[in-house]
Amino acid sequence: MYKVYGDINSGNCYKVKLLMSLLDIDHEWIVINILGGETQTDDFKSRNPNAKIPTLELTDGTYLWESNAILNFLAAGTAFLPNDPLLRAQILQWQFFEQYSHEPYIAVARFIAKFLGMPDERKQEYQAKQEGGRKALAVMEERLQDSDYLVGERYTIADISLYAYTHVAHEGGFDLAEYDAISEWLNRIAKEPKHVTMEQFTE
Ligand SMILES: N[C@@H](CCC(=O)N[C@@H](CS)C(=O)NCC(=O)O)C(=O)O
Repeated sequence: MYKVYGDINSGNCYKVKLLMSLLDIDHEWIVINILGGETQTDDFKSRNPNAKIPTLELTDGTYLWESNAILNFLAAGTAFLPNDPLLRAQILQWQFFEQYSHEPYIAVARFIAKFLGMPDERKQEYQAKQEGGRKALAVMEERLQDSDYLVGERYTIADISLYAYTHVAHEGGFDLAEYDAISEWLNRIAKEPKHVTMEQFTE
């Protein structure tokens, strides 16, 4: 059985939980407490030298890290990752966008506000993240005004990658009511069969 080292409150980890639920993949979820320093131990770094979650352990003891790499591995051969080379490249396009132009703004603003409690020394950084986050949301809004999903005509791992932090973007100070197409897309994803929420796994 797969083992996932993660924290469900992290959007990067939630991506993996969501896909595993959609695909009925049996797994053990091992809770890692980031704020408690559990990613920084030698034991954890032997699993992921970059000291981050999510980290997936395969049945033969191989470790795979980087959330979007994990999604590509788990979705191989399923409808969530089509075979067509252009569609696959478009999925990667949105996943690289997510990691470079979306997550560093929206996830970090949310982390500062929700998990660190907005300490004075990080307020400026929080404010600085707002512009980049709004820019990323505008890019998504434009795409979703023309299409129900980010790639092709169906739900793929590109949607999972971007759903993870977009659906909790309000916790980082972003007003999703300003983005009609994104709001409709979020509702569409949440209504998919076998959808799971972060909350249902929060202890
Ligand atoms: N690019 C990585 C980012 C992973 C990441 O930043 N994980 C955070 C939690 S969301 C983490 O493990 N932080 C702990 C640390 O940096 O010590 C991915 O997509 O998996």
